[in-house]
Amino acid sequence: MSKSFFLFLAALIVTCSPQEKPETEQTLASAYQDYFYIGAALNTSQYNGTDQRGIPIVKKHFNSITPENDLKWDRIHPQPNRFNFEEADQFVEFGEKNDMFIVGHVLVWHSQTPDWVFEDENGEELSREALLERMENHITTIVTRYKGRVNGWDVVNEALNDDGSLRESKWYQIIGADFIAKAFEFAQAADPDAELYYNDYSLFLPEKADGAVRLVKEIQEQGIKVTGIGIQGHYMIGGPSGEEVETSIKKFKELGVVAITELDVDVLPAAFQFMGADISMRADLRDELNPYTEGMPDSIKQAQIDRYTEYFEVFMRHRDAINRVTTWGVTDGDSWKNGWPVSGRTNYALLFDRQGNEKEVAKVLMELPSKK
Ligand code: 9MR
Repeated sequence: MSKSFFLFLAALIVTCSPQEKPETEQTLASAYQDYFYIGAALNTSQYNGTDQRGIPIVKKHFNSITPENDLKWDRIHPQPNRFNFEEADQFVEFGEKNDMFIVGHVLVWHSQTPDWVFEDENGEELSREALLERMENHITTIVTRYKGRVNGWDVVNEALNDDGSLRESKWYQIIGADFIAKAFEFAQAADPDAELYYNDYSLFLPEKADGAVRLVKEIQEQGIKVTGIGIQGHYMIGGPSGEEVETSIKKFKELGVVAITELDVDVLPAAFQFMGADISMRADLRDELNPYTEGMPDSIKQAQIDRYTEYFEVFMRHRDAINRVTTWGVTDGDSWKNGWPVSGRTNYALLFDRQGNEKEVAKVLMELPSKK
């Protein structure tokens, strides 16, 4: 047999053999694409290109992003006449390049806001009018810069106490209760098309949920846009239950869109009897609070899978109102839960492990929609 005839035969065999069609790879975003966005909070190293472990995970599994810190007042507006847009610009460009739903976090918050915001040049407390002007300038500058590019804003964060009353923040003390409505008004004026959220933690507490409903309803009744409520979702394997979370979602649906904005499931022993996400609360490191430094025991892995599954089943039941489920970080190593409320712990709150592998819980969640 001549060599060329042999090559011809070999080519014929290859061409005629049935081609295996590669199955499209399942990702979190693709598993839920018909229902809601799957988002992640990113840190600077994920959009400035340095986190080579995290970036491929973000691009593969997520179709919405939130900046974990770079849009907070102390980062983006550190001094009265100085804005620092460098990281925020990189964040927005990363989202655009990867065709993602981009969330801006956060315009008005009692935390991570420098003291000068509330003071004049002599260190005296500002008047209501002066603080409102400062707030308007901050919101207008930032929202206008990213108009039509940032798709949704956390306009006001954590303005409620756990009993549903308004938190005595500087914003509240100086401006009064309408600082919240004003923030939404300024954001709406700067980008009328952006989604605008009120965002808070521990909203599974019935009194707090009722407080959020009262708050948002009152603003909407004034003709000011509030797209809906952002449920942060900093949860633990010990709870809240899916049922508790579901009860609050049902209340919030009446007002518009519901977004799950900062989901994580802490697996470590609780440092306090009751825990939300108040970052001023801290506890000292003790060995019994940090039991899994060498890895998660199987029983804890399973408890976390069960909790996440329970929550996602609830989210799927209310997919008509929920537009996004965002986890607060990408890998377990990135999570704020390693540092709060006790610093130096090894927690496993997210869906990807410290090496960047999909955890079993991620696989279970990817399978969940097709089981419905
Ligand atoms: O995860 C964030 C952490 O890196 C910051 O140090 C902290 C203070 O700015 O904020 C954390 O994110 C919080 C979010 O902005 C609002 N809800 C609670 C989150 C966890 O504390």
